[in-house]
Amino acid sequence: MENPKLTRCLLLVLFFSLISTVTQGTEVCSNTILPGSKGDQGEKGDEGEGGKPGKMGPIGSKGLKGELGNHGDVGMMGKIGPVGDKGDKGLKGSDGPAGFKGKPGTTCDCGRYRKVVGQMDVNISKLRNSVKFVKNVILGIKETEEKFYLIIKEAKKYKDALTNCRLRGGTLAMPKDEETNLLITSSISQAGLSRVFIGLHDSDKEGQFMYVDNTPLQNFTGWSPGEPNNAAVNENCVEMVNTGSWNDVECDLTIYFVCEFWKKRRGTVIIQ
Ligand code: MAN
Ligand code: CA
Repeated sequence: MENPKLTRCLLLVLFFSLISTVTQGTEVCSNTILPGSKGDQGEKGDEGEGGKPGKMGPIGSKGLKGELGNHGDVGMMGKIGPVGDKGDKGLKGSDGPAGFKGKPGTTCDCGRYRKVVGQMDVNISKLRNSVKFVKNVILGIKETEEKFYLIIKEAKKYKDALTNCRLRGGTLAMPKDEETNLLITSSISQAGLSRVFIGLHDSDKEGQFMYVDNTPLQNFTGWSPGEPNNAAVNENCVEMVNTGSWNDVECDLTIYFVCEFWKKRRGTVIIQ
């Protein structure tokens, strides 16, 4: 063994053969230390699991305008319209057939009738003047288009005054406007009086004055300054003084009063 190279080789062969023996006799017998050749390609791996969902993409661009929709159902019937203007007057119709011939007249003393009717007209006219005289001069009645106003010169308490007017077919006077108030005022002055009851009271609720026809005070009132003041605590009735102003007074006061009367009843003129 003089060749060291050979000695080393023999030692290596011995070493690997020993290892080969230990690893159950694998045939590794080479005289080099180079690695073995590349093995065969491995089998194809199993299929991987599904990936995670991707991030949400950006907002898409606006789509095209949709197609025209289908024709809708018939709507509900509309409200009935307002009444139209009155139509023009129609043309005149043709004349009807002639009527039957009248019965023969009786002989009449027309001159005599005419004379009687003429005399009646004169009498009616005289009667009218007499009524006017009694009405205006004797009684001092005042009137508007619709009503008469009459002062009754009989001193009475409010309640009895109202009864008296009703017995005469009227009621206590209710001045509801300036014109009527002035008319009653002139009546009081002409009669030389200072005060009269009118048909106004607050007997049902203090301070809430009502006319005797149960209507409340309207736009017009004729209160004196400072009235109504319920001064005597029980001033529940109303007087009109000769200036036309109103004052609440006690109903038990005994004074003259004014009645009013409708000229028409149920649309018919009963007196003029
Ligand atoms: C005065 C006033 C009136 C009141 C009468 C009562 O005139 O106070 O309001 O009604 O007295 O007599
Ligand atoms: Ca008073």
